[in-house]
Amino acid sequence: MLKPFEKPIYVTRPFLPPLAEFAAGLEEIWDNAWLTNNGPVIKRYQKELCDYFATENLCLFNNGTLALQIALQGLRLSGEVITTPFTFVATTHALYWNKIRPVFVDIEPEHYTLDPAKVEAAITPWTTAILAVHVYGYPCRLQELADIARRYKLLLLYDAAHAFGVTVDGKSIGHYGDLSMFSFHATKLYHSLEGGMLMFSNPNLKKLFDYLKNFGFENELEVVMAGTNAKMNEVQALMGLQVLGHLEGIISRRKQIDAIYRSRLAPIPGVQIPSLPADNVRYNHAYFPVEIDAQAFGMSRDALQAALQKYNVFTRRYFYPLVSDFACYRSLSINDPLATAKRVAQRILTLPIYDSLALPDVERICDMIQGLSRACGQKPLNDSEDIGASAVTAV
Ligand code: T4K
Repeated sequence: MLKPFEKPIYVTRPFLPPLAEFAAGLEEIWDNAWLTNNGPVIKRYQKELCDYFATENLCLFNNGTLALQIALQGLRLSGEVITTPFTFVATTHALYWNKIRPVFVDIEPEHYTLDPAKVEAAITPWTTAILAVHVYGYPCRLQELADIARRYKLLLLYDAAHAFGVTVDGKSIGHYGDLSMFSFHATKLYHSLEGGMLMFSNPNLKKLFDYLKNFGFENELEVVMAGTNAKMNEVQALMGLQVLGHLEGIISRRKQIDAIYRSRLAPIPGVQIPSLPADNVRYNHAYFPVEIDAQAFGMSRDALQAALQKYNVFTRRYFYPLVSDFACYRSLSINDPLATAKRVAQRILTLPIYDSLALPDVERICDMIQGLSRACGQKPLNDSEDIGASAVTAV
């Protein structure tokens, strides 16, 4: 008989460095009485990230959304940008804030990233760039997208919000494409409370982005462009620095959780798990998405989510609804039927994964899902909403 968890299990929890470690760092900030505007901690942080990513071409921001908005503005993009509807809404908002028309195309079914064939079909004389998302940390079809971008002379931009720590052929994923945006939000496996970063191939962009995030100040007396305020502060930088020191432990812990989910859930009919990326990819286990086939599982994705909630397990439907279905984008005309994205959005459920999630608790979540599947297998599907509720007591 499975009992609900006493405390809620969320889809994620931030890694927190030992409090004493963080307090020691705060003392330094107190002594400096320097809280933002390019203080000593952020300078140290920037340098450590440059070492980590093996590049000088990166720039820090107060969050990922503003980083992306500033990237699009700095690159002076206009017209149409081809992008995915299967993402967090900030990807599209960043285009909208730059008066760029998002052109949604479908995703591929294996790892839910932009489908290169659909990208090529959507190119028009107004297309200026491709904005693809390494969703859940799964690398996009890097080579195919790069070929298309080169042939059509388009910029290739990546929303790498989920992809910190991912490497491809031994290089950080930020080295692919013209520019990548990383989010350091508290819900990410790597975070700086909130924060964001741009990494880019053209070294001249560094100065431009530094202006744009700091009001366009050249010096006290000169403003050279209409920038905004998107600076990261010293406390964010301190958190980012300290979490960086724990990154490998965070990823290996998540890898263990991923392995348990995979081995326990794969045999359950109706639970479809995306494959791990190819061997040349070091994956970061940022999320654990599964697709629920209602017929085979015996219960819809939504009913499973509701049933798990009764066990105090709070999964999320990242990314349902599709961005193209939100009220603010519904009026856009979309040529691509988005068949895969629509199907996946109806079936996707992201399960709890974070470094401090105890392995026996992961087993228990698997027991719950397995039990719910068995409990529902016997009953007709159109009862599924009720089955979800009654199954909790039945297991
Ligand atoms: N592009 C992509 C592809 C993105 O996924 C995101 C952000 C962005 C761009 C934009 O980057 P940022 O501007 O955010 O840097 C969360 C995050 O707020 C958002 O950053 C993230 N994507 C998105 C996927 O997820 P919500 O609305 O799901 O967050 P929330 O507050 O419901 O948190 C989820 C769970 O995390 C909670 O149930 C409990 C746990 N949690 C959350 C917070 C904030 C904690 O345990 N502690 C916390 O401090 O959007």
